[in-house]
Amino acid sequence: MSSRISNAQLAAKVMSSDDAAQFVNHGDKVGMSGFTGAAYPKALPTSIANRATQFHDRGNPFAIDLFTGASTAPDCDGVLAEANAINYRMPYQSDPVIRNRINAGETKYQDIHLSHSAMQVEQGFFGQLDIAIVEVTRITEEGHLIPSSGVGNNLEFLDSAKQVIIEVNSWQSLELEGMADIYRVPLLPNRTPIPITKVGDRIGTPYIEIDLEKVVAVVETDAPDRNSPFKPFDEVSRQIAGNFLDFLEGEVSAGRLTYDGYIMQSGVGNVPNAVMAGLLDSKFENIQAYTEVVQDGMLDLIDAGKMTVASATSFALSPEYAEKMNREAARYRKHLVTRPLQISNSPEVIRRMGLIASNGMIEADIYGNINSTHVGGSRIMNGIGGSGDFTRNAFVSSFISPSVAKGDAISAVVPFASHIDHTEHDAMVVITEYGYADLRGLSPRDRVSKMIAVAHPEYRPLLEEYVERASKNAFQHTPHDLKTAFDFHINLQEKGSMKG
Ligand code: 0RQ
Repeated sequence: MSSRISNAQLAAKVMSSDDAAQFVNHGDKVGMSGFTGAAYPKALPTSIANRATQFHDRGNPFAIDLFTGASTAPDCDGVLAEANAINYRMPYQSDPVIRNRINAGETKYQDIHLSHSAMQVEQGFFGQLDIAIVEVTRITEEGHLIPSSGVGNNLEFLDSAKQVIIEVNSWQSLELEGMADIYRVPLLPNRTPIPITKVGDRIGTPYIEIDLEKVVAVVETDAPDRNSPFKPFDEVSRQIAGNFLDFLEGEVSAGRLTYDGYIMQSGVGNVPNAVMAGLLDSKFENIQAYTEVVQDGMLDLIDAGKMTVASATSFALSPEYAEKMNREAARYRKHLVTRPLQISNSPEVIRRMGLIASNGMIEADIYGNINSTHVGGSRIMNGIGGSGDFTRNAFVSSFISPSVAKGDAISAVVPFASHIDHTEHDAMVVITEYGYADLRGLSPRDRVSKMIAVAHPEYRPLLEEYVERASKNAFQHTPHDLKTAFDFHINLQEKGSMKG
């Protein structure tokens, strides 16, 4: 018996990945572990993709509905999308192959708030899941599962599925045991308050208890998580980080924040990672994170003695930092708690924490509506992820982005956002390399000059011209000139630049 599978009943179910894939059939609803390139099953996706290809070669259909915690990796979403084996996907993706399938109309994608995803599964919005495929670090003698580098929606998928396949990954450190805090949110109508009042509170067990009778296969793997490395910090991201710190300093001056009272949520991406690096040299101490993913910057803050504790649902570490975590999990475990996604992203707990949220964006409009997900209104990038869960419930919610993309062909500040994920009612501060626009306490028209001040200088005259046209509208609460409101986007589509 493998030393990582201590339960005799489950050890008897060990088989090859290809054999286990025979339990997955065309039309199945499959719940997989996996969250931002961590903790996803490493073997089954390829075996399912190969099975799909065999079906397709014989002229038979084969596609599954795939549910995860969030994005996965090329050896999960990527291989399945390559084989055209995904009919429906929720709740988040960021893999280029599946993104192309979705934008081509070949795969259906439902981009929902991550805090809703497990709840919708367990309350039966999709009917019963056929199978849950979940990666773990080890299986205890009792048959309890020790989560690997993330928890995501595993608990609810394991509870809700008719059958279960477990992947035991020996690449994952055994020292991860003790990091997870597994707590079941009671089903409606029997909800009770989630008893977390401090970031590091532990309220559950370090393992997931499952119905052993549902397990049809156990597969052994030894493959690394595959997160993308971050881009090196450039001058623009350094300036954005500096402006974010100025905004935090402003909060301290206003008496709304103390140097040892900062609880952060940090979105995924290159820019949020640069912001965390900026905190290393700041006056802030005893920083805490109540967030969705543990990022490289947080490990640096822990190492520097600047961060005391981070609560998340998964890791989103670059390959180098994932290796570091594997070597030093026993040390990091003292500072980290991984929770089910329903709890890491719980609106109830987020509001209680009084945290400051910062997430990336595609574009913001002059009134402070934020587009996090779509290019030109139609093309999905990744998804809303947890940004809505945090933005809506944070004490202060901010969005950070370079002022331009693709050279300077695209402005991050536009007259009217081509898709709106976070409304003007939720977004409070917008930060670019040109400063921060603090929109709190301002009526829509008073926000305009603040937003234009953080736009790229080349786009400011074009935005001013739009405001001039909009000022002729008979209605002046949120004035628009609908005939030209999307000129920036139409220019981009037709002429390759928003400048036209
Ligand atoms: O594309 O890589 O091809 O050059 O978008 O942009 O500037 O590197 O920024 O990595 O922070 O990502 C909104 C996508 C920003 C991300 C988004 C192009 C740009 C580049 C990446 P290239 P950057 P980031 C959950 C947090 C939603 C989910 C979320 C995101 C690529 O932050 O997915 O918030 N957010 N989750 O060129 C066309 C524009 C563009 C554009 C940027 N206006 N039009 N392309 N790009 N702006 C909560 C947690 O706690 C984790």
